Amino acid sequence: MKTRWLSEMGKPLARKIIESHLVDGRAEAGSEIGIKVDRALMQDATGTMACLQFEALDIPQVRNELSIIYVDHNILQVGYENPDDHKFLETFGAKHGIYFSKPGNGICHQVNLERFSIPGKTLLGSDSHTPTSGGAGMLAIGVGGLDVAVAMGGAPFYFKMPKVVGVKLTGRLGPWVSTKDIILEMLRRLTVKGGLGKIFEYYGPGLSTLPVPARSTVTNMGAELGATTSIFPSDEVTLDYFRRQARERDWSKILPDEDASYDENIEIDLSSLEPLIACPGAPDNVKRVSEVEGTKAQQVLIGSCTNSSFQDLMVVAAALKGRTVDPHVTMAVNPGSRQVLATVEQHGGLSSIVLSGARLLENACNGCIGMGSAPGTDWVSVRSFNRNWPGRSGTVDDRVYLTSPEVCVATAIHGAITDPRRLGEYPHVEWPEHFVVDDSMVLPPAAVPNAVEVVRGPNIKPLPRRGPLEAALRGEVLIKVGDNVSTDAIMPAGAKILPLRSNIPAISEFVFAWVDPGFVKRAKDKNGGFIVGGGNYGQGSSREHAALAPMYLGIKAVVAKSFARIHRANLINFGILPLEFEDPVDYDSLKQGSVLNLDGVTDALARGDKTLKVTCADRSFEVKADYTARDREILIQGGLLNYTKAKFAASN
Ligand code: MIC
Ligand code: SF4
Repeated sequence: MKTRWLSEMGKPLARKIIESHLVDGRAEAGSEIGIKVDRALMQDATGTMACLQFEALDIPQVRNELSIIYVDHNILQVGYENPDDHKFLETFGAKHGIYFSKPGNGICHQVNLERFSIPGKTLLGSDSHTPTSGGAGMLAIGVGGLDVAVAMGGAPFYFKMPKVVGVKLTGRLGPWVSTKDIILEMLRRLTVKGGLGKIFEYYGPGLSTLPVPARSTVTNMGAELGATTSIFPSDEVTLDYFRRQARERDWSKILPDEDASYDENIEIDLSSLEPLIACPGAPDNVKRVSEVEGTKAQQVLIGSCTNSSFQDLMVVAAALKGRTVDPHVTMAVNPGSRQVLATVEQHGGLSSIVLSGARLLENACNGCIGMGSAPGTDWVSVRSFNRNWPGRSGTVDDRVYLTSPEVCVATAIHGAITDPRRLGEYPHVEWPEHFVVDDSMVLPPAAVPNAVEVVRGPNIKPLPRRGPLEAALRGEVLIKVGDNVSTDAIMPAGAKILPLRSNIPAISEFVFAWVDPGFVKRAKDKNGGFIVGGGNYGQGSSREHAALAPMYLGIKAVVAKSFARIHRANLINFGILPLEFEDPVDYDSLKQGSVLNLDGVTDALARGDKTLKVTCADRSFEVKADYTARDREILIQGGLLNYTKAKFAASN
């Protein structure tokens, strides 16, 4: 195996990968750069739009090394919508050179890690937890579907070069303490805004004890810090994982330089960690398990793309062996992939899980996105998942705790939140020589693309398009919200709404549905207008529907204290101006119904003005319009699709 980039000294791993993929700009923190995208990932809930957008680019075949669509979110089939969308994705993929992972094969991030991650390569995915593959040394970034569509067309991915933060891990995790506790500790220290504009790179002596799926729990939930991505080196531990996947040939050693210098530094002594838990409301509402121990629980869910690996499930199975789930608790387990399920079954784990009284769910997202498993009224739900924004579970007043599989299983057994160290000796999980490898549920693209007919059910509506930006923007503030509003609040998901992802007119009816049921009617009556937000507006998912549906309702701009990375990019991609208050005090002066006027917007953008003037009644204030030249051009043209089509047309 060859060691790459030995001649370079002093560089973090993330910087090395970025520099080796750089096609535009200089890799200086804060500058805009364009990188080559080796691989692309979509899932079904964001994939239908991404495919329609790719189609609108008029490019017959994807141009990057490998693109793949996973069906894992819209898994319940209570009507024709989801199966129709899946058939569309399958046939679209076959025709345009995209692999298709069938429903039942597993959650996109888990399967991608197992079968398609490659150290040192770049991956762009239309799901915010795409950084999961960073556990295997990939530079994996979550973005909106349109960014993936454009990358599949062969264009570079543009973003601001993040700061690279070195997270040095020392010591060793104690029994019943898991890698989930590392990322919960990061969230406790840094909060959900702490990763904005940053890549977290983990290194140090503590790494040797952390297998790849455990590393991926950390990189997965780096999304909750708001980070651009998170990454671990590809070392001997990574090689061990690739061997067991029978993919040794895809492995190469890629390490940071020994004297790598980071923009910022953090240190975590693994030996000092204890079981942690994020309490209801937000993933950074972190406490020690001992602080909430004894809280009665009615539901325990184990799985999601954060904690559904062989190791996770075998620890759970071992803890359940000879024990039963508390009679007043509903416990469910969803393996991350078919590989995990089959391997756990081969190693005798399944019977302990099933005999304990736990429900076994499909290898898919399930309750994590409210696709089933909604908790009952006033239930406490303890989950090994990554998000607990209010209402995400499908129950409006939910009380969702996020923690490790270890804490989950102890809670299920005792019927109340329990420190797992009370369960006795920590089980040793023997890894198989080889995980069960069977890629037959991944369908390759068609050998003769022209022979494939793309099947479009009635749920697939045409892509909404818009023209160039208007010179003057006028309208009312249609809603004013506070800090840390997530995309789950802007464009809710769940079993009832997710099936409408390929039907923008229908899904638009649910914008802000749980926050303000009158929003959509107001937006329609007023012919669009403005949204006013607090700090970190749009945190969480990559769903571009949180921008696309507001665009469809005529939203012209969002004025906020600050924005989350992916949502800000999605707003620009759909021609909505993300504007930041120059002075946050102006946030207080606005209310729902305030009338805003912005004149000469296109001229100001064309000139490259860094601020715009907003007039409201008899006063005015400044907002930051701190866009790159490319962003300004995209906004003027009415979004990334118009911009890219014009570019491609000019270059052909
Ligand atoms: C999520 O966990 O919120 C999702 C559902 O996976 C989203 C994508 C989507 O909304 O389709 C994400 O994380 O980007
Ligand atoms: Fe699926 Fe949940 Fe992971 Fe999103 S966070 S990809 S819904 S398992």
